[in-house]
Amino acid sequence: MAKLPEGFLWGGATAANQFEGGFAEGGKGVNSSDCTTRGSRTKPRMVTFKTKDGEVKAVPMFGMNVEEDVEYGVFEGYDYPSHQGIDFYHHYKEDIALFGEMGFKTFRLSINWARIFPTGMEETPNENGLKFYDDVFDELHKYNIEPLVTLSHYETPIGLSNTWESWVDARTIPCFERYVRTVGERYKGKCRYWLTFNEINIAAMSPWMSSGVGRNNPQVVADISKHQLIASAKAVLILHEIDPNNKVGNMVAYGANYPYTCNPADVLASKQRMHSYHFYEDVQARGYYPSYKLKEYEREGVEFSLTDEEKETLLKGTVDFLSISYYMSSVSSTDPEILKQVAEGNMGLGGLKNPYLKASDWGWAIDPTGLRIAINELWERYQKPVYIVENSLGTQDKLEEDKTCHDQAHIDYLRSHIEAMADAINIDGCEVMGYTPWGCIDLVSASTGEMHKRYGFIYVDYQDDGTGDGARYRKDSFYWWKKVIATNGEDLSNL
Ligand code: BGP
Repeated sequence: MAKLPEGFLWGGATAANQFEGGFAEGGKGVNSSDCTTRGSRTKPRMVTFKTKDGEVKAVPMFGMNVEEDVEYGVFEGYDYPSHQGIDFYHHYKEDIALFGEMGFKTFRLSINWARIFPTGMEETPNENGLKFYDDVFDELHKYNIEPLVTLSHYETPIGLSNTWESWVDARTIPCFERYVRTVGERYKGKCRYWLTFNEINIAAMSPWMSSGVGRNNPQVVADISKHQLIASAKAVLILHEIDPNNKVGNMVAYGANYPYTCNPADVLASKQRMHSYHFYEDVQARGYYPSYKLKEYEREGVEFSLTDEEKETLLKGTVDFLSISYYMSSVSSTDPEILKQVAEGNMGLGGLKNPYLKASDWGWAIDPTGLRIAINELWERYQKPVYIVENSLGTQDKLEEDKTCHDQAHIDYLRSHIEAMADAINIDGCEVMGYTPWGCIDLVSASTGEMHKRYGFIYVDYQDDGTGDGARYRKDSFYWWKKVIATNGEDLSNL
């Protein structure tokens, strides 16, 4: 196994709404994920709100399209998993010590925007919230762990959703700028690596999850995307102005896509499918809207324009690196018979079932070669460093009587993907900055809201039925990951 570049950023990734807890502590406001219930593989997560007549309702998060004027919020009788997360809020010292023990070089977390600006619209920040992250970042530095901070990871303050439909409205941009300037200045010197919007392309699939917006149609998605792309460019400019050492990246949910056959129509369909990923990267890395997207807006009757000032912002605020989450690949076809075989699961990302690949228990196609293809595509297209900030396998782990956990499936998945990434670096010559497996400590699933789908090197004893004391236990993969980091990826063998 070839060694990876010197200074390679190994670590792990999380998001506030999925692990932080401390829901009503330290003056934090409510965010979009806080209003989303626990689901399972077969039961959808629901979003709760009150209608104008005062009736409390819940609708499935995926596919929601709430046209009426409602007030999103938290109501009695519903189970909201973000409120507890895994209670990192009270366990951060213990958790960071465990990350330190594994030798993490970096740790990805998001700042919970509503902890800093409770409704998103305040003029002055909440000092208690700022202090919490000061303590977290100081603790990380004790172990020489570099924070990698996501500014917006499925955590839109609900005040913005209820006041002007959050990212549908351009007034959210200055609120975001204020937030970015506040945290950029406060954590100057403590945080150097930043990501703007987590999986910015998920807006097309779930405007609620990505942006706290309850409606979904092409115009809504175009408006959200425009405002977030401008806000992302402004964040790059602000963070560079505050500290020229800051490195700011974008983040896209990425996956290789294959034509089902060599029929040129399938090949074209596959290329067109890739536009859903490349659109955001094209704007964030090149600084302007690609022609295929403008033509699509014309065809769909979407109203779209940019002022000269907005164009200049996009052009100047391009990112320093590209980051992706990578879990699976997908398949495209134009054959109506084949199109009936839509793969189960895959969060809508997977499309058709690939007969050459096995899938996870949640139906996500396992494809390490797809990661090598993805890295190559990004490097060839943009010539900017690529950062794999999410990758791993959700599994149903069992804690044994003696408190061990034999999660060989995580080890196998990660090994095969690290080998593919190393080939992209050592054989293909791509530049990759680092690799932070998702959910390095067990946390709440974004798509299903369950604890039961576990990714971690560390088992956390919280269960979906509300039992568990939150105790942390090292899984087999904990010791394996420690060895991988210590050898800079050279030793990927089993323990
Ligand atoms: C990505 C999100 C993460 C994370 C991951 C795994 O889409 O950025 O927040 O949750 O997917 O997905 P899930 O939690 O649904 O298994």
